[in-house]
Amino acid sequence: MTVFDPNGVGIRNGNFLGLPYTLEEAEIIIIPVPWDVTTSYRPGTAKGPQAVIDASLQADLFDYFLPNAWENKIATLPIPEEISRLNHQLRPVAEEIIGMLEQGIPEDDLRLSPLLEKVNVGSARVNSWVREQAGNILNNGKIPVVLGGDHSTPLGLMQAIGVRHPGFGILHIDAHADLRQAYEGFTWSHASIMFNTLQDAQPGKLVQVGIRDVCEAEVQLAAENTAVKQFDDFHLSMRKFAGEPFVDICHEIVESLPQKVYISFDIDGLSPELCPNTGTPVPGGLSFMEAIQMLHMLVHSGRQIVGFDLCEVAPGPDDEWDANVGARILQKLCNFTRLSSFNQG
Ligand SMILES: [Mn+2]
Repeated sequence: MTVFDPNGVGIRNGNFLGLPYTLEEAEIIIIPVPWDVTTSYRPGTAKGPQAVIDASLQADLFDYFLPNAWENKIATLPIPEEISRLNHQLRPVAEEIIGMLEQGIPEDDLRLSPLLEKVNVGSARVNSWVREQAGNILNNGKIPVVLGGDHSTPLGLMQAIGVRHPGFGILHIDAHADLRQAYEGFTWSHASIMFNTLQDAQPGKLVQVGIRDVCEAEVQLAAENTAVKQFDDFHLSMRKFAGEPFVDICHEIVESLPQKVYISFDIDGLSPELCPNTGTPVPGGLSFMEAIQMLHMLVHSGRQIVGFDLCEVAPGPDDEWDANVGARILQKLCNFTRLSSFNQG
């Protein structure tokens, strides 16, 4: 690093926030995953990583909670060409499958199986690539972060965290529970990420916040599995409307998590005004500041953030608002992670 001016213009160097840190010196490493093959409603989140990195250059670095926030050593891996290519190859295959399903062709129809096989093999490849990157980062004593991409992308990261930090908890902010056992025939669907994570990463606890668009089977799974705790958006809102302080609600959410916490942040957990172009927007949701409050209380409870992801950010056709919000969530997640590293005993 030569001279870095934290008050200056963001430098377009491929790094999130234009920070000057190399992968070697960084303490937090962002793994961009340009992948949206299993998106069911509308694609676009594969463009999320580049859009968020671009939008991050206009964010100021000062943080009210973290002194000298610009010294938070964050570096970004290059956007992987191989995954980008695979995404372009397989998205049309997935669209063909979804089109057939929408015509009423059942998932087990023989015409679908070779197509599904292609998508499932591609998704497995993404999972193992992410798992390998995350494993290397953890082995170097650094914090891995996945920047999606659709919400299928962080599975390998959570598996690596499960190996490194057994019994870790997941704080999952999302409009959706993502507890479906495969969706549309896709084993590694964005809508199945937490089902797959419960099986493959074995978290001690999964705490879901902001959930408001779920199927019957997901609610049943959440009720039956003692590791899962849901704070659905309807009941959260009722409590707020009845005058319960939001800080009390946050306290209850935070206290339901173990010491080591992974955060899986689907941008659609926020109000859709903050993510109008995301894959599956849903009315309701957390405000930006409510999310920040929750993260702030998580860190101040003494818990340690061991990794996180931000998924489902999609830039609009002619505006970067979604990416702008996404960049600020990612920035706060990075800074809260650094703050929480001071909690380590
Ligand atoms: Mn979602």
